[in-house]
Amino acid sequence: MVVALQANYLEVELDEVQEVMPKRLLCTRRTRLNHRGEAVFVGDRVWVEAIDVSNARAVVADVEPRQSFLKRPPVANASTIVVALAVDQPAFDPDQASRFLLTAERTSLAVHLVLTKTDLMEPEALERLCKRLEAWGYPPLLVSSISGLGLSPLRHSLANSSLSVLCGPSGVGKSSLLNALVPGLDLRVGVVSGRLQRGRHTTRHVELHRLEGDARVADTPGFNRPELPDDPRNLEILFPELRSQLDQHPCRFRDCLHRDEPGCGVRRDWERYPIYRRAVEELLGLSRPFRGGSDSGRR
Ligand SMILES: Nc1nc2c(ncn2[C@@H]2O[C@H](COP(=O)(O)OP(=O)(O)OP(=O)(O)O)[C@@H](O)[C@H]2O)c(=O)[nH]1
Ligand SMILES: [Mg+2]
Ligand SMILES: [Zn+2]
Repeated sequence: MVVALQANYLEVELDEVQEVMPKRLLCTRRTRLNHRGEAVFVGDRVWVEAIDVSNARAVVADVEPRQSFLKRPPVANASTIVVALAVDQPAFDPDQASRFLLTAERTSLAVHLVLTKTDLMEPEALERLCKRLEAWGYPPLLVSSISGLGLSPLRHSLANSSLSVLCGPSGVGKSSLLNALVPGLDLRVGVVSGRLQRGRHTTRHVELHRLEGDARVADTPGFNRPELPDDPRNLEILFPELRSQLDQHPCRFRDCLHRDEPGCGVRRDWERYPIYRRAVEELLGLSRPFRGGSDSGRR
């Protein structure tokens, strides 16, 4: 399995290791793969050959078909997506949160929401935020790497999935969480700074880490503004609130975008309906991109 990517090298972990064989190999790609235009991502299962045992080097010859693919951050074969959002520093932003959730939903995998830095919010405010997120369809797991809240349930839930991806905006504390969960892991963490309390893009590459047993988790670089899917008709299944409504009472029109179509039976009394609508309009090119942490131009 590819566990990390660096400029021209892939770090590959072997499934079965004989005594003489190193566990991890630094690999290049067969040019044939490049010619076929086949990209290789972290999480991919690959075949290696030309193993140089003494230098722990090899060459990736082929890539197995993927079970799932998360576009950004790019991770192949994930089994669970964990979207991490901070209650503060950086401030909770419903538009940005939704963009991460939409990207995660596009994989059709189970999407979990983790609320980080709960030590920074009063219990009543935290309770209100939880209620909101439950109504979105994402009952959050509350955690704090400082107070230790929620770390055991999180460890338990990650240990039950073969490959979890921890993703979310920069500075929400993804790497800090993994440091708190995995003994001996010493990932670099950054400060949150500036008027907007943004993270500093401390984690630069997707990298897999081992948990108990065979479970792995991917730490990923935070970014600020995931893209929307390209077809507005794909949006309805990416909002759990809308999805469950349509499951019970399908809209009578094919290709309805559930905006102002006369006779469309979709309810509008849910918090994220305006976000849904702005996303549809953005994709139709009718309006400017909706608010939400815009990228600082760094990535
Ligand atoms: N108050 C509080 N601060 C935290 C907590 N977890 C992390 N932090 C702080 O938040 C800052 C950012 O943490 P990181 O772990 O680097 O965040 P990240 O999500 O990995 O950021 P990127 O790698 O840039 O995507 C650091 O200054 C941490 O000390 C927490 O539970 N509570
Ligand atoms: Mg990080
Ligand atoms: Zn409709």
